[in-house]
Amino acid sequence: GLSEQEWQKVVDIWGKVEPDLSLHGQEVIIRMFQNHPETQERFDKFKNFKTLDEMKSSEELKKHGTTVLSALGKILKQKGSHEVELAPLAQTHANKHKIPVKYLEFISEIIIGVIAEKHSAEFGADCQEAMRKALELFRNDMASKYKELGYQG
Ligand code: HE5
Repeated sequence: GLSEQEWQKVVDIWGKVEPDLSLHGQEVIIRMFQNHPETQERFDKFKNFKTLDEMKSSEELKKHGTTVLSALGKILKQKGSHEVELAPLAQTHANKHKIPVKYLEFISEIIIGVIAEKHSAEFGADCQEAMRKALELFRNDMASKYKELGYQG
């Protein structure tokens, strides 16, 4: 697990992300589609977007980015005791959306990259390391739930 100091770093940097959640979320989703086009295929609403302009001007994409980061923020703020918040997410991502753990790994690295770009001064190596550990814990717990639900992920 993470130490109390590590969790504090995670929660503090998330406090920098939150005032501009939709901008961060939009950037995360677009970058995920660009770096890992197979993820875009999972979205009926977005799979036909071809250009960066199309992605940038979609209010729905922006809204989805906000939804994703808002759910993740709620989980991170639980500092590991996220069972209640994680369960519905695991359920839909296993049974309905069929999102492999690998894709969760993609989005985790992208989130770290976007925060590093937008908040370089506050997101030093120790803070990045703490965030990476927190996102690993999130993925491990998603993977355990996936298995309980019979999805190999
Ligand atoms: O599951 C839901 O609520 C519990 C529905 C809304 C939702 C979706 C949908 C939420 C809250 C999240 N995602 C959250 C979330 C956090 C992690 C980091 N997601 Zn999610 N997703 C939804 C992720 C990671 C992740 C990676 C990938 C490739 N997610 C996806 C894909 C994905 C899809 C296809 C959907 C449903 C489609 C949708 O809502 O389109 C607008």
